[in-house]
Amino acid sequence: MLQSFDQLARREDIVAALSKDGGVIVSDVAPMALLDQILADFREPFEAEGHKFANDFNGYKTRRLGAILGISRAAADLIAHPLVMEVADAILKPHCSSYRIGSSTAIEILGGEAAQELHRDDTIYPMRIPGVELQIGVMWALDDFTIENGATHVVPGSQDLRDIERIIEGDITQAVMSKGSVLFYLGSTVHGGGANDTQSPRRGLITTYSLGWLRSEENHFLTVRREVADSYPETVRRLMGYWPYDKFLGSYPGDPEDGWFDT
Ligand SMILES: O=C(O)CCC(=O)C(=O)O
Ligand SMILES: [Fe+2]
Repeated sequence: MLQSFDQLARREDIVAALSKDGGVIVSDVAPMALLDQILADFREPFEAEGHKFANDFNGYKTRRLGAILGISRAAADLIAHPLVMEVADAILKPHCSSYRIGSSTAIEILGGEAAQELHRDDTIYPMRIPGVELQIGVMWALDDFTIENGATHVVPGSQDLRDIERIIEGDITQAVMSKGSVLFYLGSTVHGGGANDTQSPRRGLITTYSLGWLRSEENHFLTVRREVADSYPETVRRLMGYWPYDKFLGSYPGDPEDGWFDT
């Protein structure tokens, strides 16, 4: 089981539990009105776009939205919540002077979805530096997370980099938590979405925060005007970064027909 704290708990205790177990829950942090505003902001985009992220990893009965700050202003209050910043500071700041969002994803697991494959989020970066976490993950419960509706699976202690193949059922716990609670987990912690055996969706918002130096030196997206960028041949556009690395790093949910992406 993961340790669970309330929001008045000492930050050192929350961080110590996260470092020791690879995950920790802080209960009842976000106000209901904020969560309902965020859910209202997500409703239409979920209907219109949510299915576009379906694949073997994300599931086919799961709807997703990415780059959430472009969809919901209210979500910024969760993404940059002072508690999240304090925990991210403690885990990441020893290794960087600032960190950035890696991804922010709204995830609606619909009834009938199977459990997601267990994984480590930080394997998008093909390297390990002993003692350095490359990122942390922060999952806000936008509904109550229960065993039945797909509360996130977490393998406590799996930041020891054990082989995922050797994890057994008994090693897995679930992040059961009330709406408005938040699960923190390390980038190296094995986890995955749970199966939803109910008729109601399980909605959550995951943001990852990555070491600030995991990026290009120059920011071509802001420095070179889009029309100029558009005018270059594919090889040059790829070099400027207008292309995802290995499909995920630097991804953009654009229209594949516009020719920018090889999907
Ligand atoms: O939906 C969840 O509970 C976890 C999803 C997840 O870990 C992922 O997509 O990387
Ligand atoms: Fe994940």
